[in-house]
Amino acid sequence: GKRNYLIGGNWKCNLTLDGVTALVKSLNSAGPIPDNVDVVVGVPMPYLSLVRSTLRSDIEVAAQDSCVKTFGANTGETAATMLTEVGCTWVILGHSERRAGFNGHAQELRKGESNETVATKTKLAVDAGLKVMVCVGEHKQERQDGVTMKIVGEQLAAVKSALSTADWANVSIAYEPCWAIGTGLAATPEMAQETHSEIRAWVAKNVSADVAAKVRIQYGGSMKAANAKALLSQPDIDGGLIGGASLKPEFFDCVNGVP
Ligand code: 3PY
Repeated sequence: GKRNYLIGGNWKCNLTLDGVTALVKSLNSAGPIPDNVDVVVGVPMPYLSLVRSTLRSDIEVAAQDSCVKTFGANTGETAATMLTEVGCTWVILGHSERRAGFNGHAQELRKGESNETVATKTKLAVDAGLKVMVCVGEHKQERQDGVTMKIVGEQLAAVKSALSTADWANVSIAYEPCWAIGTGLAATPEMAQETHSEIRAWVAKNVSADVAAKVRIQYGGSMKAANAKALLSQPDIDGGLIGGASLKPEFFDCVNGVP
């Protein structure tokens, strides 16, 4: 049947405890979620437990990263299994901010997580019982050079190498063009649809036709109430991964923006 929509919020590194409490309260009173939508919020690590215990049960909770290794001497890291222990059912992996890195390097330099790191994390997370929103996307120059699908294909190929075909049942692909992230500059619905359909074709060719028919492909990059409806009405756009707007009541306008 038709794929359920998947609307994810990505709170990123935002909110104090008071802010979290207020946002949970607002989500809890935001009204019913349409039957054809799955909703999940990506929460900073320290708040995961609190959010899971106070948030309405029909919204799932995601972490924004998990470790490339399991338990052990990995100071500062969070093993995927730890996330399941606190009721987290999803993890966002390979966000462009993580691929860029946090060592003061410019985003263009890709000094953070490699395709292989993201792929290994994805496999470990699925094996731990989590569902994964794995982020892919090209930089502005790459789009201008016409190599969007070369870049995205390499990101997906690494994930494919790490996963079994069955593992894909627990994976959603979040297509986030880097030039649209945190810039206010979203891709047009037509532009996003074109890349989403190319991603689905890539999955059909390189994984299987069945996985391609079933896998959700979310659009990320300045999705908000004003553009959600138009994006979500495209045939290959199965949801969103929403940054700034997920911190506001506007998030539910996106949830309610599904066809
Ligand atoms: C954005 O909307 O800018 C995002 O990065 C979502 O992950």
